[in-house]
Amino acid sequence: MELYGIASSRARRALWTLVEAGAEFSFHKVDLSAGDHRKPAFLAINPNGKVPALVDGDLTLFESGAICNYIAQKFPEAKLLPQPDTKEAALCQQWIFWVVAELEQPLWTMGKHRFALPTKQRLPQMLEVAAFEWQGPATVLADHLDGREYMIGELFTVADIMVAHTLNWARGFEVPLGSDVTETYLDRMTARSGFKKTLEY
Ligand SMILES: N[C@@H](CCC(=O)N[C@@H](CS)C(=O)NCC(=O)O)C(=O)O
Repeated sequence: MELYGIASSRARRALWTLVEAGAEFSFHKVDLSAGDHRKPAFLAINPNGKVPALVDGDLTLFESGAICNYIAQKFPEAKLLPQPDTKEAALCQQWIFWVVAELEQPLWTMGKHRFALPTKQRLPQMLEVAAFEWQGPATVLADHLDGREYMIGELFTVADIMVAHTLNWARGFEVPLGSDVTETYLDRMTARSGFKKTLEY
């Protein structure tokens, strides 16, 4: 499998999943600051010009959640997804979609208005709006994690990779996680050897 991206991006979710799955893969650095993601070679892989993207034989995939799901399905022995057709499997997908649709959106708004958008499109007041919007999903998450080791039952899954990666992104932005339960959960997830391995890329 060929993963395209840069570790300091949502590509870390895919890297983390590949490592936890024990997959063999090659990592192709797409340097966003050099504009590699807008060059024809990469646009041929992901026409959105965004990372991560995964190539496996004749399959090309974009969207970090879909990529992590695909890797987990391809390596079932790593048990990174609950048994198919169970309540846990449905809940795992719920949280994966929720990360992309809800939890990460305020952080992405902050990122866009701090550095990602062209300078004249950046609106400083959006940072305050995003900080306000973060509080909703952060509270939902803190309530969910209370008394739990993992997002779903007793199993470390792709939902944990998606959630913990996003919380680590928030920590990097110095956005308060909002609860000791969430802080402790993130410490636990980032202490995993699988996460630490991604720091080598
Ligand atoms: N929903 C996509 C978002 C991908 C995305 O926005 N990636 C960022 C890096 S974390 C990117 O490539 N940005 C480049 C740009 O927007 O120009 C996913 O989860 O894969």
